[in-house]
Amino acid sequence: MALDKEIFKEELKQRLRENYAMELEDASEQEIFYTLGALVKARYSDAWRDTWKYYVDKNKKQVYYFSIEFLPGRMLKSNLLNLGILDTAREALTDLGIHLDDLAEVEKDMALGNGGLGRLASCFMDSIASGGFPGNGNGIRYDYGLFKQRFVDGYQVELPDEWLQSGNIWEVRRESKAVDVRVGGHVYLAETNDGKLKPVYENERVLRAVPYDTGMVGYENNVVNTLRLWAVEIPDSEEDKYQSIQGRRELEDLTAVLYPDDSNEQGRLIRLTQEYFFVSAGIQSIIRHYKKWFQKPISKLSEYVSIHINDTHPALCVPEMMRILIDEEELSWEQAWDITVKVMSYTNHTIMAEALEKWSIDLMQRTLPRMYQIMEEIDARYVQTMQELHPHDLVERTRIIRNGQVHMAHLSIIGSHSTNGVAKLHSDLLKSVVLHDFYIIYPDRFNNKTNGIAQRRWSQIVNEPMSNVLDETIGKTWRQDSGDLKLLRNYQSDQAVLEKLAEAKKINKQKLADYILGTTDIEVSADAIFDVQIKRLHAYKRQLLNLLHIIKLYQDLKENPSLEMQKRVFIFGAKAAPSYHYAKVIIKCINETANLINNDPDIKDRIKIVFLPNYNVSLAEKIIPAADVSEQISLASKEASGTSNMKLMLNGAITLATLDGANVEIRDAVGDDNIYIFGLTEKEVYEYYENQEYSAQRLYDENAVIRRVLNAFIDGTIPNIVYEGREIFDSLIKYNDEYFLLRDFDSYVEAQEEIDKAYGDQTFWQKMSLINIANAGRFSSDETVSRYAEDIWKIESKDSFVTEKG
Ligand code: 7GP
Repeated sequence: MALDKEIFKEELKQRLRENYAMELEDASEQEIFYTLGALVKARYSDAWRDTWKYYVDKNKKQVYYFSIEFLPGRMLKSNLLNLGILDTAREALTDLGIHLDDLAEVEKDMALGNGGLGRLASCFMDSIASGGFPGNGNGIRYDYGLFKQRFVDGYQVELPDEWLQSGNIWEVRRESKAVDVRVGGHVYLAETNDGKLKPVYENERVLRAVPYDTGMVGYENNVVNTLRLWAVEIPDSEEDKYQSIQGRRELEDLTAVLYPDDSNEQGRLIRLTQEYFFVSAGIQSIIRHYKKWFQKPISKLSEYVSIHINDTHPALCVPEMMRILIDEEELSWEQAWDITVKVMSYTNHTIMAEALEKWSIDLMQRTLPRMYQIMEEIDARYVQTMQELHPHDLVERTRIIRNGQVHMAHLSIIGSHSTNGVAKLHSDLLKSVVLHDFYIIYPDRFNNKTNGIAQRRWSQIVNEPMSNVLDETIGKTWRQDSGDLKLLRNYQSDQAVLEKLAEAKKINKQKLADYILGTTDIEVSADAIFDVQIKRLHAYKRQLLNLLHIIKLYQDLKENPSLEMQKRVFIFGAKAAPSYHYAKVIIKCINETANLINNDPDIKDRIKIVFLPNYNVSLAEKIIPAADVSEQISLASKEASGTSNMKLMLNGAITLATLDGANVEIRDAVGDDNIYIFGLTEKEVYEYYENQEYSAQRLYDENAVIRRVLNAFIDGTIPNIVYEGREIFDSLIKYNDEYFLLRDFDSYVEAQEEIDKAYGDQTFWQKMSLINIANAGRFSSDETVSRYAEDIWKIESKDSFVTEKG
C-alpha cells in the first residue's frame, strides 16, 4: 500500500496528541521516534496476522531458526524500507522539519549477540521474510545486550547495555503463549498403571517462559514473520518458593545477560540453563501450535516443522524434542528418533577447538537431569548401531558422552539430518579435518552453505550516495534483486561512472571523518586511504598483524621523513570478551600506538590510527560505506567465513586478505586483479602443524624489520605498555607465535605496498572498486536462505501468496 505523505503527517501528529498529549513542535526526538515506530508497526500488523494465518490455513511447513544470539541492530529504517515507504516517510518528516537519520539514531541497537553468528541470524530473518519463506526466529530476550565498550587509559572497560530502559517499540509481549520449563531436581522413571515407564520429577524448579514477538518484515511482499524471544518469569504456582529477594533475583537473572562469563561454575550453570530455557520453551510452543492449528498426527511433524540449530548452543533441541515425543506424546523411541532427526539441522560456525561446546556430565546431570538421561540413551543406541558398521576407535571418538563430558557438536550431528559449514573452504575443512570422523560415518549429511548478508540493509540503508549512483547507472532493479548489481560491470571503463562512485565514497568518508572527530577528537582527512578492520577482537583474526604493519610504517617514516606514501587512516572496531585477557592486551597496545602516532609531529598526519569504541551494528553502518580497504587477515583455515568482508566489498572497499573463509569465494568472484591476497594457504598452515618446523625465533633473528617492529613493544618506543608490550612480545617469540603472524608479515607488507601504489592511480582504484560492487550480489543472504530452504529445510516460498494479496 503506497503511503500518502499528507495522511502520514497527519497521522503522526494525531498519534503524538493521543499518546503524549503534545503537539509536534513540543515533542522531543525520543517522543517522535516512539510515535513513528508505533505508526510503522501499525502498518504491518495486518500483514503480520495474515501471514501467520496463511501458513496455518495452507498447512505450510515452517522453519524455526534457534539461535542464542540475534543482532538486528536498529529496525526503523529497515522496516520503512521493507514496507516500501522509506522515501515517502523521509520526505514527510523533512516537511515537518525532522531529519529521519537523526530520528533513527534515537533507537537503541538491539545487540543480543556477540558477533558474526548473531548478525548472520538477523540477516537470515530479513531474507527469510523477504523471500516469502515461512520461517521464525527463536531466542532469548536478554535484559542487557552485549556490553557497551569504553576505553579508559587505552583499556577496554565494559558497561551494561540497558537497551530496554525506554522500552522496545517493536516487540509484543504474549503472556497467553507462556510455557513452563523445568530445571534441576531429580528425575526417575516409574511404571504407570498401563505398564509404561514415565519420568517422575522431584524438587525441580519451574520457570515461566514468556515470549516477546517481533515482526520480521519482508521486502515489499506483505510477509511478516516472527522473531520470538523468551524472557524468564516466576510462575504463580512457584511464588511461595521465591519469597526472598535473593531467590527471585537469581531466577530473574537467567535471561538478564548475554553469554554470562563462563569461566566460573556459577556462570556455566546459568549459561547451560539459558540454553535449555529457550530450547524447551521454543519446542513446546512449536508442538502446541502444531497440535492446535495443523490438526495432524504428531507422527507427521517432520512434514510441517523444521528446526535449525544455529551452532551448538541450541543442541538440546535434540533431547528436548525426544522428551516431548516420548514422555508427553508417548511415541516409541524409534519413531521419536526418526522424527527428531528429520526435523533437525545444524550449522557449525567455527573450527576453533576451544569454541566447540562441551559440558561436564556432573553439571548436566544436576541442571537438566531428564535431558541427561535421554542423551545417555541416544549415546548408547548410537554406539550399538555404529559398532557393527565402523571400527571401535572411530565410534568411541564420535560418541556424545565421552571422557566425562557431553559433546554438543556430536549431539547436533548425530541428532540431525544436515550439518553445514558457512563457506566452501570451511565446509571442506569440516569434512577433512575438524569433523572428519563424522564425515566417514555420515557422508551424506555434510554440505556447504556459504554465508550471505542482507544486501538491502548493507547498501540501500547504509549507503545512499552509492545507491543513487547505482540507480542512475543501472536502473533500480538491483534494489530488489542484488544479482543485478552485475550490470555495473558494463561501466568499468566509464570514467563518468567511476567518478560518481568516487564522489559517493568521498561523501561517506567525510561523514565518517566528522563522526570520528566528534567521538574521539581525532582529525582525519577524507583524502587518506580509509583502511578498516572491524570484527571481534581475537588472536586468530590477527588485529595484531595489522598493528605490526602500522608500527613498521611509523618506523619507516621516522627514519625517512620524505618517504613517499599515501596518507592512511587505520580504523579499528572490536570488542574483546570480558574474560579474554590477551585480546584486551592487544586493544591496549593499539590504543597506545594510536596515541603515539597520532600525536607525533614528525608524522604530520600521514598515518593515523582510530580505534572507535563500542563496535556494533550501528557503528558498522557508519564505517562500512566509508571504507577503502577491507582487512580480512585471519590465519588461513581459522575464519569460518566472515561476513564483514562481504559488506565491505558491496560498498566498494578493496579486500586485503588471506585465502581464508569466504575470502576465497570473494577472490573467485572478482578475480585476482581486484583483490590483494597474501600469506600462507590453509594447506601450508597444516603442513606447519604436521612438521612442527615453525620457528618465530628464527624469523625474528633473521629479519631485521620484524626485529625492529617487535622491539618497539619492549624498548619503550610505544609508551605505557610495559606489561602489555612484554606479553605481546612473549606471545610471539617465547610462545612461538600461534597464529603465524611473523611468517605472514613480509607478504602482508608487500600487499600493503601494492595497495599504496594502486591508490595513487585513482582510475585504476575506482575500477577495482566498481568490480567489487558489481560482483557482490552473489553474497546475498536472500540467495543463502534459498539454498537452506531448498536443500535443508524443504520449505516453499509463498510467491503465490503475494499475487493472491495483490
Ligand atoms: C562466526 C565465525 O567466526 C565467522 O567466520 C562467520 O562468518 C560467522 O560466525 C557467521 O557464520 N562465529 C561466531 O560468531 C561464533 O560465535 C562460535 O562462533 C560458536
